[in-house]
Amino acid sequence: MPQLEASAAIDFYSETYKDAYSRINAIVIEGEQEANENYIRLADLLPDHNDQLLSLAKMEHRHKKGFEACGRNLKVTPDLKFAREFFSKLHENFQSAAAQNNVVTCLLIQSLIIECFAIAAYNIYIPVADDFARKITEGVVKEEYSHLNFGEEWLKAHFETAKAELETANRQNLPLVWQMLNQVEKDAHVLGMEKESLVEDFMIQYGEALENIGFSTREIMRMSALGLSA
Ligand code: Y39
Ligand code: FE
Ligand code: FE
Ligand code: FE
Repeated sequence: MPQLEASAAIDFYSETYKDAYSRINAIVIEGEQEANENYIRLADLLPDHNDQLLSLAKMEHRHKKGFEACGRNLKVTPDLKFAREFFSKLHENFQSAAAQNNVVTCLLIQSLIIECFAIAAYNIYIPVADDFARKITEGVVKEEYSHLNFGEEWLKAHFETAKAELETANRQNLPLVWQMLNQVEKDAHVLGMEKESLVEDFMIQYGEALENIGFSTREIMRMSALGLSA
């Protein structure tokens, strides 16, 4: 089914919609919470950028509050247990990288992969969201671009020394995104979001980010193809 272009055909109050929303909304709430924690951790790892990273962390906290309000507005209880499980592998990889001071890996996971995932999901959600959630999500997605930009700028400035670690971290983490997408494909569809659109938007954002950082087209193709069939 093609990506819906207007929310007119969606019944936001049906049990089917609310059931799917309980998981997608939880993923977004948990994702924003973990993003908040990840930027606080990054502020420790990059003392030169402490203030800026703490300000990104604060934005993530506000995003979480916004999405909690979206769930309440539809009288949906977010399934946070599902959401923690959903993020567990990426979460563990971020934690273990941080414990080893592998800041390049931390930035790839949070500021490239998770931010691109968020930007794709929010862009695809906006046209099919209820009015309340649409306004919240439009405000949020603008800020996500600034988070992605932080990662791009830092990694671009450290490209030569970061390159090998980026390739390894990409190999370890990109396949997880496709696994995650497969897990929510059905629920996303109920919300009017098609997997093909999510994949397409993610690939565009992620490919552009890798290009801005300094990778060649050939390298980007090789890196993006990893785990696509997972
Ligand atoms: O940086 C951020 O704010 C990102 C944490 C938020 C994650 C959003 C994850 C979105 C995935 C939704 C999948 C729906 C199909
Ligand atoms: Fe469809
Ligand atoms: Fe956010
Ligand atoms: Fe973010």
